[in-house]
Amino acid sequence: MFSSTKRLDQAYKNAKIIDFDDSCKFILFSDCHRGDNSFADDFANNRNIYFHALKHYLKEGFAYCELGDGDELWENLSFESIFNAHKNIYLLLKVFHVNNKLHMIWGNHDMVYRDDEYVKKHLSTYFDHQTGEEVPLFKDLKYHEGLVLKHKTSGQELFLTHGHQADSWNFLFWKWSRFLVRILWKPLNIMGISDPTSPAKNYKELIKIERRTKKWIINNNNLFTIVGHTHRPRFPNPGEIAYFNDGCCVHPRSITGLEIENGAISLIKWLIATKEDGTLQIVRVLLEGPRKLIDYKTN
Ligand SMILES: [Mn+2]
Repeated sequence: MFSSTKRLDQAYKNAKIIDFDDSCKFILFSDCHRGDNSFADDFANNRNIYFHALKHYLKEGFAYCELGDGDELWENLSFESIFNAHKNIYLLLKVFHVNNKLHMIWGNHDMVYRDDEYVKKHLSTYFDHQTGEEVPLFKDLKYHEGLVLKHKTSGQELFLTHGHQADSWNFLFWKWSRFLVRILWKPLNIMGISDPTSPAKNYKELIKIERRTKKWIINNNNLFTIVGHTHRPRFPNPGEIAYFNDGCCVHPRSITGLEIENGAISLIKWLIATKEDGTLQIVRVLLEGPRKLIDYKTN
């Protein structure tokens, strides 16, 4: 219990601060688990939905914040295979980055990004097979354990992190988990048997992680906190414990995220819907909000 408190303290203390005001827009996604497009790639089912949503947010002037587990680096050994499977998506994320609107947080499945040298080595360029040259990708990108969005006038802080700090097994023994996923759960996953150490698939564990995180939030004066990791979207009302969760991008047929716009927050979902004439279209559905951020402010 004490250690998850310490780890959350640490993530908050080391968070990168981003100043914002009511004219700023942010889209928060996490737990994309982008893979290699094989049968074990849970993201592959939603890639078109996610790509369309990103294009929408880019056009509308949003900044992109990813709250961990963006790349599935347990099942996959290298970023290169993931990049080649979802190149259109990375080239779109590159546009956010070039516009200074890409803010990345590492989770347990991409904890290797804690190491700046690793990020530099694998993410700063990619190999273009047509020209035979290295092309810039995420030049000078830095991954963080946490971000704090700090409102310029109200001083209100929104703390963003992956949330596995409250999950000791996945924080401390991630290398073990990664090993088990690679040799055991990836092949079993294809046959429909899931990894029991994943909080997304273990309800009792999920509840414990939420409880520890909420306790930390209460001890920190109900700090506005947004996490992912458990894959379960959460959207409290003002006056309740300020525990937000953006869900994930590997729901069976949809992705969920949190939008911050006009000083308010909303929980949204993108999915494929069938039109009257039988054609399919990707639509955005508002699930919760918009709720004014200021209504959650504590002193
Ligand atoms: Mn996670």
